[in-house]
Amino acid sequence: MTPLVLSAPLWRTIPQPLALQVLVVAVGLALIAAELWWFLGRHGGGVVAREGEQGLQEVTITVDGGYSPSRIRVKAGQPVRLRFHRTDPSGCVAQVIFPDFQRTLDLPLGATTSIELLPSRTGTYPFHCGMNMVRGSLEAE
Ligand SMILES: [Cu+2]
Repeated sequence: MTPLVLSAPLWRTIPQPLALQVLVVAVGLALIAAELWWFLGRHGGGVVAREGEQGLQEVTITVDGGYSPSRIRVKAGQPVRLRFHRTDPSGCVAQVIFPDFQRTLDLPLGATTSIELLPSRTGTYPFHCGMNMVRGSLEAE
């Protein structure tokens, strides 16, 4: 019978140079920052909706991994038509929700689907996918 050797460790710690440890931590922090920027940051200065007949403001948003543009600037008190063109097969973006307007829009793949909203007062009206991962906003000025 082999005696149990308690002094031999099950694993061995391999010391790494300090520079490598610092590099790993720095890369980790950079990835966290990139993730926060991607999900929570503001991208670009926003796109101004085109104003057409009877003051209807219109903008086409491409849905492909995100909303492009994701920030739409409109005039408050005038109707807005958002045209969503979905090219992303992910089920994540199959629905877009406008909490402030209590409206939900289904976006069939490969099609353009419109919704008309009236931002009655100035402010930011966010919209997002069914799981609140992909986000955009309507900024009424
Ligand atoms: Cu989603």
